[in-house]
This record gives sequence, C-alpha cells and structure tokens, in this order.
Amino acid sequence: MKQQKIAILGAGPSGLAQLRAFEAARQAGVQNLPEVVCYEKQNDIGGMWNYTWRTGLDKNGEPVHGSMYRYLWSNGPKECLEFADYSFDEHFGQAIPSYPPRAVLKDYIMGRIDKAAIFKYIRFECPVRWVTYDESSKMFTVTVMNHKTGEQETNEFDYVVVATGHFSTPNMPYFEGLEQFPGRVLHAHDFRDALEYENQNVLLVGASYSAEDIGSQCFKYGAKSVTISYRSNPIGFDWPEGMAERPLLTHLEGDIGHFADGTSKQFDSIVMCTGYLFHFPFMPDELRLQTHNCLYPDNLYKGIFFQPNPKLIYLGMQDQYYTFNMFDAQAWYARDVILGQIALPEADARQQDMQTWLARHEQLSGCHDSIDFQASYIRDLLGPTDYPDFAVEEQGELFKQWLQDKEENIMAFREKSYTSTVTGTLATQLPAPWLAIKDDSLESFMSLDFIESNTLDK
Ligand code: FAD
Ligand code: NA7
Repeated sequence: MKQQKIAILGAGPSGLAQLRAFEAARQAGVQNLPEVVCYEKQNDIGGMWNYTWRTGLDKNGEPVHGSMYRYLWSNGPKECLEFADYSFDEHFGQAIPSYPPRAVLKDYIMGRIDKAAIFKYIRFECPVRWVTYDESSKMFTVTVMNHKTGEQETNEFDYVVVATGHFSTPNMPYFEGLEQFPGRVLHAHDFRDALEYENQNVLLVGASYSAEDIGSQCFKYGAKSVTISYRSNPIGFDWPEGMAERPLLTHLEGDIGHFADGTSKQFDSIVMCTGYLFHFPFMPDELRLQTHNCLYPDNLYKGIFFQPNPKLIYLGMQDQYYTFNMFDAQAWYARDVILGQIALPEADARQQDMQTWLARHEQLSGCHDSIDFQASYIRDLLGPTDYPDFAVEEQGELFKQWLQDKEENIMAFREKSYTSTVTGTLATQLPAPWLAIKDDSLESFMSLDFIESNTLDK
C-alpha cells in the first residue's frame, strides 16, 4: 500500500499535538505510518507561546504571529490545561503555584516535546502560501515559501491538518475621530509592554479576555487610569480604584473619548481589545473555514473534520476554556481516522452529528453551561482513542471555581491554589500578592519561595 502523506500547517500547541500523536503511534509500534511534514512560519515551535518583541512584519516580511505580551501570566489555572501524559510534577520536580507566567508555561509545554524526534518533521520559516485539492487524484497540493532557501516549494499530500491558530489577525474597528487622536492606537495583537502605559489614561475597547488582562497589566504596571469600553455587556468585576467600565465608545474629539451614555474622558492611548479574525489567506473559498470565535464552529465534524472535504482537518479552531488537553484529544482522534482505526461516517451522518452539537451550542446560556459543553465535546473525542483518559469534568469544576475567584477579586485570583486532577498535587502559593510580583521570568519565578498550600484545596 502506498504510504500516505500528511501536511501539518503550524507548529504551535495544536500542530505539536498532531506531531506527538503520530510519534506516540510510532513508539507504540504501529506500522505503515504516514509520512508527516509540518510547515511553520516562525523559526521555532510553540506558536503563540513564543514571545516576540516584533510587531508588524517578521524578519522575512511575514505578518508577525505572536499576540502575547511581556508579563503575561496564565489566565486560567494550570490544573485545567495539564497534559494527561505529562504532569507539571514530572516537568518541574516540585509543586508550583496554579498560575505561572508565560515563560514558565512555555517551559512546561516544550518539556514534553522530544525535540530530536519531532524537529525532523518540521520545516521552519516556511509559511504556507496556497492549498488546493484535486478531485480526480484525491490529493492536496501545498505551496510554501521556504525563506531558508529563498524558493517556493510545492508538495502533494493525502491529508492537510490546519493548525495555524486564530488569535493572530486583528479585528480592528473604526471609530470617528481616530485619525485625529494624538496618542498611540494599537490592537491587542501588537500590545507588548504594559510599562509603556505608566502614568497614562488608557482606553481599552472590548470586554473579553484581552481587555480584562491587558487592563489588569496596565493597572499593575502603573497606568494612571484604565477605562474599558464594552459593546454588549460590561465584564462586571469589582475593579480597583483607577479602573472602570463604560459603554461603547461613540467617537473621539482630539484626545477626548465620548461614550454611549453621554460621558467623556481624556485618553493618552487606546488599545483595541476587539478580538481576532479567522484568517486563512492560503485557502481557496471551497476549503476555507468561515467562522467566528465560538465553542462549536459550523462545518467541522467532531469540531475538526471539514464537512465538505473531511481529509482537510482543522485543529484548535474553537474558543477555548480547555486548551492543550483539548488539542491533544483532537489530534489523537484525527490521527486514528487517518490511520483507519476510526471510521469516518458518511456525509449525512456527519451532518446530523454536527447539527446535534450546534443545536446544543445555540441553547448555551452562561459560562458554566459553556464549560460543561466544551467538557462534553472533549469527552466525546476521548472515548475511541488511546489518549490517556483524564478528569475533564473535574477540570470543568475547577474552571467554575476560577470564574468565582475572578468575581471575588480580579487582581488576586492568581493567588489561589488548585489540586491537580492528574497527580493529586496541591499547588503551592505565591509568596507575595500577584500585583507585587513584577519580574515574570522563568528564573525569577522558579526562585520564589513558594509557600506550601495548607488551605483547604479548591
Ligand atoms: P498558535 O499557538 O497560534 O500556533 C499557530 C502556529 O501556526 C504558529 O506557530 C504560527 O506561526 C503558525 N502559522 C500561522 N500561519 C502560518 C502559515 N501560513 N504557514 C505556516 N505556519 C503558520 N491559552 C492558555 O491555555 N492559557 C493562557 O493563559 C492563554 N493566554 C493567551 C493569551 C493571548 C494573548 C492569546 C492570543 C492566546 C492565549 N491562549 C492561552 C490561547 C492560545 O492561543 C493557545 O494556548 C494556543 O497557543 C493555541 O495553539 P494553536 O497551535 O492552535 O495556535
Ligand atoms: P474575544 O474573546 O473574541 O472578545 C472580543 C471582544 O471585542 C468582545 O468583548 C467583543 O464584544 C469586542 N468587540 C468586537 N468588535 C467590537 C467592536 N467593533 N466594537 C466594540 N467591541 C468589539 O477576544 P479577546 O482578544 O478578548 O480574547 C481572545 C483570546 O485571547 C482569548 O481566548 C485569550 O486566551 C486571549 P461583544 O461581546 O462581541 O459585543
């Protein structure tokens, strides 16, 4: 039988999960594995977790992928994203707090990767330019720009796995008067260093994770005031003095922002925390996933197989409570379909399955419901594969506790400790308030004198 060829587009957490899934099969002695090639635009693995100081274009003239910023700490408890087959205890050899900074989490994610085994499949600095599918040969053609050789390359594949992320291309709205605003205006994608906003009156437009966290960062690093402007609903936390929410910005006059409730305020800078566009410039219309940030994008059977052509697989395209362990569940499932260990139903049956999930998705009301929904989505994927079973629902309960902790104190929720559902280890506590710990480097964090948690575990 002809060896199958698989292209994986992107080597962030989702693409790496797919590479690991095949590697796990290889180690388990599965024969006739497909040939795998992973094309990555950046010059390293890690996707969004690669912090870059660059904004705009990278050294090759490609759009910078990274949206992460300095001083970013995990926005959810690490116990909710722990790999079922690689625990935090195994990586760090000691208990650590529940909310590590970005560099610490990245160290953990990378720790699981056997670089020698995985890197040989990855072609770095190779942004994908175009993908087509030939109905007669049933093969995809993938064209990439190889910046290392300066030449374009084209190859044929049986399957294409798109793992290029969806928090990278800014959704940038316009407000009247922006062109006259004297201060800096940027999107959260280009936000890097909160210290830039010290002593400034900062306006954030948007009322979701980016606004909440960039607002907290700016407050922590000395902004004079932080104003969050919401379109639909306020975030609604009990913000500290100096932070406040207002309804939607209507227009600007010079450096004065006007809001829908008739109030106004002077601002020194604006950060649009208005979310991201799903952007697949390398996909023709008939292969391109068209959706927005939600828990169940339409046209994806099992949340991954593109309905019009299920040999095209999209990983990590959901809005995310669960992240790394969900990507794993998806990657293992995709692998087993590719290997023929799970049979893909006919189009009608796939459509029916999707409709059931979409109908449930329509009915979701509130965050708890959404968490339960994503948990059952993952549970549905876990059953048929050999990915280690993990306590998805228990982690869901931790997410609910996390929401309550944020409600109680948005500036201190990162001081809470949770118990790992993988090892049973209770996280240690930060030795100082989160607001007071300003150096977020791996070295600095790991040299903190973590306090054994003796509080009741959450
Ligand atoms: P990405 O990490 O985005 O990786 C996609 C990869 O595809 C990148 O390496 C990119 O270079 C590559 N790529 C893109 N286009 C091309 C192309 N044309 N050709 C080749 N390669 C390409 N998650 C958490 O669990 N905890 C957090 O605290 C958290 N904080 C976040 C904070 C911010 C500001 C953002 C934006 C996201 C955060 N996330 C967090 C979610 C984060 O997106 C996921 O953790 C994870 O990185 C998603 O993995 P991915 O592989 O699907 O996508
Ligand atoms: P999200 O979660 O997609 O949220 C986008 C926010 O931007 C949301 O509050 C939107 O309001 C708001 N928005 C979008 N367009 C506009 C306009 N035109 N005007 C005003 N407000 C607008 O994106 P985030 O960046 O916060 O989070 C994405 C990921 O990054 C997240 O998973 C984290 O891990 C980090 P709406 O509620 O739709 O009215």
